[in-house]
Amino acid sequence: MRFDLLTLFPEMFEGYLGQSLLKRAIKRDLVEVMLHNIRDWAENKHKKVDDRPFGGGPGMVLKVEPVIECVEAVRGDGPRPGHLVMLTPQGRPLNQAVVEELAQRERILLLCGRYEGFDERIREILEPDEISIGDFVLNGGEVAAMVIIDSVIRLVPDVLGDEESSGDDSFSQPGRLLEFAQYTRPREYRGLEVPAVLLGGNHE
Ligand code: 6GU
Repeated sequence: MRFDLLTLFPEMFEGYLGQSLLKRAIKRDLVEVMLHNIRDWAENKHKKVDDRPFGGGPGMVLKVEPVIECVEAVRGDGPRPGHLVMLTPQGRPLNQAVVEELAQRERILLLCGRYEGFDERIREILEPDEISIGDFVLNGGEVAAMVIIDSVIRLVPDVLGDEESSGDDSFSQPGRLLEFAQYTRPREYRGLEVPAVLLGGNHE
């Protein structure tokens, strides 16, 4: 499975991409993550990617040209154009069903916004799958993109070992909201004991 991250802050992903599970998946060629800096598609000599909104108001708006040209170039790089996800607080809410749907894709482009938003024509031209990770406002889509990668790669075959298997995950079984409480050694800590039923070795 391939992810392409389109962002103004590719450095934000470096620590995350080097983390154990994802790092291992990348090394084993199960997952590929490519970083693209939207600023590289800014034409003007100042590499300007944002501008003041028409009609006034606070903040800056992401310009249409660098975003469209970046998406088109990235789509053209590789055998399939990929599924375009745009991370915005206005998007459809992310949940495990959406994660499962995304995990079926072979290639996903994650377009991360910043500032006050995207020029509306970006939506009109690209018709992206707009996704939000919750009813709150982030400074940009980068952290949301990491949330998507983190949740989707758990469902990519062979990414998890048997030990970590996703079948037991809290939301993957209908009606089962939380994984059962778990304990490891010591049997007693500050007077709190592991329930006796878990100490008998009977898995049922
Ligand atoms: Cl995807 N982006 C931003 N900027 N804020 C958010 C979000 C995304 N999801 C929830 N809040």
